[in-house]
Amino acid sequence: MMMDATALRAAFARRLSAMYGAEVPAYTTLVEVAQEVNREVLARTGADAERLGSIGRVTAERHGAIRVGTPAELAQVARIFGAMGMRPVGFYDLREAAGSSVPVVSTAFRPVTAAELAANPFRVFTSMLVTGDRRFFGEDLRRRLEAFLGARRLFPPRLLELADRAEAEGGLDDAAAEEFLTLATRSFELSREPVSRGWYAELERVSSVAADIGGVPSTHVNHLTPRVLDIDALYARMSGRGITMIDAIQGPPRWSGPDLLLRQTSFRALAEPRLFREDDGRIAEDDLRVRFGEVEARGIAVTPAGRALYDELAAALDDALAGRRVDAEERNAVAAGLWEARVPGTEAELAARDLAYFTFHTAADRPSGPPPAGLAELLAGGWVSARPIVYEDFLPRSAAGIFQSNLTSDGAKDVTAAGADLGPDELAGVLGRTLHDPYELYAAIRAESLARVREELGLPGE
Ligand code: OOG
Ligand code: NI
Repeated sequence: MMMDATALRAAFARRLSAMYGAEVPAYTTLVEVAQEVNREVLARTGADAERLGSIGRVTAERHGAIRVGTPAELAQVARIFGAMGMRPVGFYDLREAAGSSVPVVSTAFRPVTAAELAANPFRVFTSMLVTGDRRFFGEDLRRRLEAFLGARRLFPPRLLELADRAEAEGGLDDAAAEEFLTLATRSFELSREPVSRGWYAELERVSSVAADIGGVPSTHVNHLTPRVLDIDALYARMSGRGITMIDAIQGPPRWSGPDLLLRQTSFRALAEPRLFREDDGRIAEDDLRVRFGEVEARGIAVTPAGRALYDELAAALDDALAGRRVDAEERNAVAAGLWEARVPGTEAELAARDLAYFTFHTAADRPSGPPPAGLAELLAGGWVSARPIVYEDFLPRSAAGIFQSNLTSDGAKDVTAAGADLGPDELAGVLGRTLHDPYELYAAIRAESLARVREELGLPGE
């Protein structure tokens, strides 16, 4: 039997989840509460609950996050995820995101077609340390950091060989698949190797993310995130289960209109025992906080115009709250006020104003006779119905917030020093692959559905 890329991806997501659940019990609690909430939403709202993905998809849905140190390591990650049909999508610069000073740039590996996303949308937010950014790393530290990173090996050669074979041949036979999945899962476990105290501490003075990445000889999944259909209900329930979440839900506010983009919340990394090698060579036990938990609710993907509106409202919220100390409830109330005033409250209006993405489908009970040619008329006349496309990506501000909430030190950034030019083109070069633009992917899914509708209705293509 052959396991194709889709089956490998689904199996890998299950294995990572089992590994993370065994090692980080609070994650298991989060998954349990998410599933409890999802069952309730399904019972309460029926088919509506599945408007942004089948309950099967949502129940299995996870995203993970990893961080690597060098372009060579990132290129290897791209091969491993490539074997599972996960392509790099989007560019996030966390060095620049609002309120953030984390020395990484990031992308997300995920499936890109509607069919693959429906089968299993597993995605991994992947960050790469920018060692050449002088604002964080002086010349001497940069040299020692790059030497340390250059000498470590995150992935065994056999894993990369199997990944390349899977990608070239469209899958692996059962025995090779088993080996691939075992090696891949192990590569993302937390290592039991002693951590060098002095080296870790030196990097931590610059940034705890730099220490997490470059202070140890391996990488690890730092969180794994289930999807929930009602994140406000989940948030309220978590403290009852003994888990303290960060004080807010990131992303759009709770409001009366459709869910848009992405809302996330997390709990802080828990102290986990680790071995340290002290400067005098002694081994001592201490703890590190590097693995945390997050949960998210996904909404409708927005167009560039929708995103510009989102960003404008986020800036307006900052302005409205400038200089005020507010709690999460007040913050939500102010944000929701801005949204109610500016964002269309129905899917139909969002579609009509081209603020969000939808797929189009010929209605089973459509009128008889010749259909009108325009989409607006087809929708108004009941020939065609629209279904929202779910947002499959991330938000840089929220990502910065997630990073920020887990920093163990303020870090040090020399704002007078030169940054390093590292944009989407450079990242694509590092990956040696197309770096997909998320908007193009959503637009392609929309265009494909429109072409099908026109064909089914016997209308000429646009
Ligand atoms: C990644 C943080 C970003 C999200 O969901 O926005 C992220 C990290 O902490 O490495 O996962
Ligand atoms: Ni995340």
